[in-house]
Amino acid sequence: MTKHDWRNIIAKISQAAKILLTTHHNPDGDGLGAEAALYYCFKRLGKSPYILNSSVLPPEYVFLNEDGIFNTYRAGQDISELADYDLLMILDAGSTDRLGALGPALNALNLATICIDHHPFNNCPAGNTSVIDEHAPATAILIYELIKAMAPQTIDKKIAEALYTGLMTDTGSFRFENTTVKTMLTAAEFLKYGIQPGLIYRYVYENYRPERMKLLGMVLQNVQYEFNNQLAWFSVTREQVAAAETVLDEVDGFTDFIRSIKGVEVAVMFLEVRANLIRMNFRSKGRYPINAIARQFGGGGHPFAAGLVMEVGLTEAIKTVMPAVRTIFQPEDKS
Ligand SMILES: [Mn+2]
Repeated sequence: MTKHDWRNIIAKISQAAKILLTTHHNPDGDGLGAEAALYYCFKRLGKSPYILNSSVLPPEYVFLNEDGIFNTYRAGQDISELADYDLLMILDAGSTDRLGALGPALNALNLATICIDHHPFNNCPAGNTSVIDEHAPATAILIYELIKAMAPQTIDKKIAEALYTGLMTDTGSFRFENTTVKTMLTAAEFLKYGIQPGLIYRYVYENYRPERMKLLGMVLQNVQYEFNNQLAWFSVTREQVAAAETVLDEVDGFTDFIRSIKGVEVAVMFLEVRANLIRMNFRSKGRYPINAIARQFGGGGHPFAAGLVMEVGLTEAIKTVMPAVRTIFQPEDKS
């Protein structure tokens, strides 16, 4: 993580009264935590922040929404009344391309924009009003730096809790490679505000519905192993999602779970979102970067956690992508 110069961003923020905050489609704890932290910071500075996301708030993050701060954009919704906002801040995403249907709607507003992100290969306009640091373990840590530089007096338990949530989820509860000395020291600083890490962990990770575990059980029956179990891949069909009485969002975390199996280096999920729309998740234990494969097919992500979407059927997606995945293993690894 490099040292950032926040002066230009602080100058832009200080001139703005109405600030629109957003994060990527299918938001995670990092994007949502970054939004919530800046929302409360701006409120305390007397500004008018507004959070608008392209996806509904996932149920495990409802604890961040005590004050009803998260708003969801509905496809086709008229948001022209937001044209008088002074500033748009895109958090944990590099451009409006990552915002689903909200992206084009925001582009039409033509607002001054700041991106704060840690994803590599984003389309964030380079310049002095964005901070992109792919070595930062979470966007939350960048937001913490910004708030400390801009208005440290606003930091309280609520802001610390939001930022801790981002840091916890993007480091897989402090177990991924991005868990550095700085990660732990920053987490410790959040704890000083009286947050309860055990409680936050339970909100996020111990709130699964039995139906989700039933779906996981179905999926586990059909994991395919190759290259001496180093590669594990599986698919989730719409029929399975329906049979378990689950919704698509409940498959979040399945790929991480499969990666946790002994010997598995790379896990790949093919999720049938609709008849001809397949979402793929790639997770690596750290020996094989997998984001180049995601990029090859128009996706992206971090070296060891990436994804992509393809407008084809399930069989076709597997036939197209699996040969590329297999190229990262040596032939002698073949089982
Ligand atoms: Mn993130």
